[in-house]
Amino acid sequence: MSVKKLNVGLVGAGFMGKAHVVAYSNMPKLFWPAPFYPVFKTVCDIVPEIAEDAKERFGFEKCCTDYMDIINDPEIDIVSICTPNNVHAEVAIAALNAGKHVLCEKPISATTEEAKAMAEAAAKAAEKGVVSMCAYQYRRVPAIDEAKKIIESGAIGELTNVRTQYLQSWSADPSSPLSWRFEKKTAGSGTLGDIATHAMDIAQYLAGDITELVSIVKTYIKERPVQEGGVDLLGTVKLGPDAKKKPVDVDDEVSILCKYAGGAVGSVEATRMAWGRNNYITVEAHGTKGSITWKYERLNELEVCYGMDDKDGERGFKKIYTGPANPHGDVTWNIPGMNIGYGELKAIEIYEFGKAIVEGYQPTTNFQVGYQLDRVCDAILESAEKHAWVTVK
Ligand code: SOE
Repeated sequence: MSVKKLNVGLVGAGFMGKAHVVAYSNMPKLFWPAPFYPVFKTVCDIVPEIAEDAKERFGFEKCCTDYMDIINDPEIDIVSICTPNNVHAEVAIAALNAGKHVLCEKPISATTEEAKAMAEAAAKAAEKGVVSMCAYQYRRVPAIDEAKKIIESGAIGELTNVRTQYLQSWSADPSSPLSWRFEKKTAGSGTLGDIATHAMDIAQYLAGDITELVSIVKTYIKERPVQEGGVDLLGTVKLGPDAKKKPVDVDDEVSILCKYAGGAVGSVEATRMAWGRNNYITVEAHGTKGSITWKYERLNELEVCYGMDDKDGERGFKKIYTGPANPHGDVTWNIPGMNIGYGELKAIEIYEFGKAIVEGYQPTTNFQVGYQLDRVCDAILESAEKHAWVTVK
């Protein structure tokens, strides 16, 4: 069998760049026949030493410090964007206009104006069969897809309430440095764009778009010691009291109450300051006949309560260990309970991206979805400022 080869250009060789490379490498090994086989052509990073290092470490043929070298290379088919948020738009639009398929890290951009321009460029490129995708990978966890199947089957009745949370702790310590993620000019927002968008994406996947909301948005740590260097160390290095400090102009924590297009109501909470919580994403979905609950830290397990089917006194959650019989069973190992993790999840994302490219459709997390999530973020900031319910535009 001969699988099509597609040449990959990676822009941004930090933490997420590594995640993309691992996912491209693993995808054809986990999914076979694979939609395509990646060829690691060029890696770009504005820091020359990081670019050189990434070339050697990840096995790219070339490296560069100007992303236009990737855009202008007619051999490159795919551009993966793993830069800080304020660079997404310029790279993505240039790549789409050059006819390259684009996988862009989330949030889609640092401003809604840029997100709109990206969605427009993606719509135009889509007419020529070019695919755009935002990296909202958590909706692709097999247990979340199984939850969606259960909801759509009607087995838990009409959804009444969907609550999601995304709690982390890596910035709870005030000596955790100020990286690009704490500056509006590079990140656009703080916890809101960084992780609340993941929780909202899962909620919207299950319950429909968020149509109205009321929010609270807080910043607790108003200044932080400045981190030198281009790679965000996500709080793994602490800086001492003598380090130069800069103000934080983005949020630390976001909470919303909302209404979904599907008729349910719910809430979304996100913070990067919850001591003891690491990558703690949770979903609780209640329907008129049952409930579903899930958390990322046990990502292979989905718990379902078929409330109406159980007798009083015997009612409770049944635990499903996802495996080969569940969505994306190809990536899981042969026996449920052997478990997948973040690496396999990112490979599922690359598989979905590749399938869309080869079969000629736009994936479910395309740029229009990224732009819609940016509009939800705008509504959240507006509501917090006005202390009032706001309709998502
Ligand atoms: C940091 O909060 C971060 O790396 C996010 O940017 C990712 O989107 C999330 O999946 C893990 O945490």
